[in-house]
Amino acid sequence: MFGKFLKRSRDAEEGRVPPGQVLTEKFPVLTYGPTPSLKPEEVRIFLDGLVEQPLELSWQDLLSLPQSDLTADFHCVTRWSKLDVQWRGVKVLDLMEQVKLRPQASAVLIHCYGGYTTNLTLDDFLRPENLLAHTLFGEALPREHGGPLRLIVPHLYAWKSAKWLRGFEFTGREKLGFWEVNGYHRRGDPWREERFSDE
Ligand SMILES: Nc1nc2c(c(=O)[nH]1)N[C@H]1C(S)=C(S)[C@@H](COP(=O)(O)O)O[C@H]1N2
Ligand SMILES: [Mo]
Repeated sequence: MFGKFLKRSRDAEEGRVPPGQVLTEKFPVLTYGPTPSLKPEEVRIFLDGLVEQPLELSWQDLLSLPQSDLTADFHCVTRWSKLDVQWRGVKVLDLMEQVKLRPQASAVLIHCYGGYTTNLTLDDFLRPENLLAHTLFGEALPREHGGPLRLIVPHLYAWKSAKWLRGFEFTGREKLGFWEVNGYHRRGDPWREERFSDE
């Protein structure tokens, strides 16, 4: 009976663990540097750079946008993956209804409280599943996991899922973020094992 259960859970996992990754039930915390301490009402999210009209949103502004749920797998480049993580928050696509990008915009540099940054092309940023998450498994997002607000980009390695989100700087040429400057791949697709840059 136990064997049957194991088999069934293995079937559910099949095809979901990228090469070189190992599943974990726990949710490890991976942070470079100090953990910022912010109250939700202190959080401001900016959108600037190549937008027609720069914008800064308050917590209230964010909560007045549509709220969405996302269940997604989470893959850290240090080789752990966690399946079916449940988030709630604002979809990137709903946030982006608030601004008009200039035609030259092709990438975004994501900024965090504490100074961490990471980069995405607009193709990777403007995806329907990407979320600004304030809730994890039904509870307020814990501080160590990026609360009050973090980005979730489930199709790329988790270093792209910026914790303690501060804002979005839209750029023409892709500006590299913290780990990308320090040798990580500029894109980070776990299915292609885009862990490190070849340059
Ligand atoms: N601001 C910030 N965001 C960050 C990081 C960080 O150090 N600072 N670490 C990244 C890395 S490498 C990973 S694997 C995930 C880890 O998220 P977790 O701590 O919630 O597991 O957050 C990413 N987002
Ligand atoms: Mo990571």
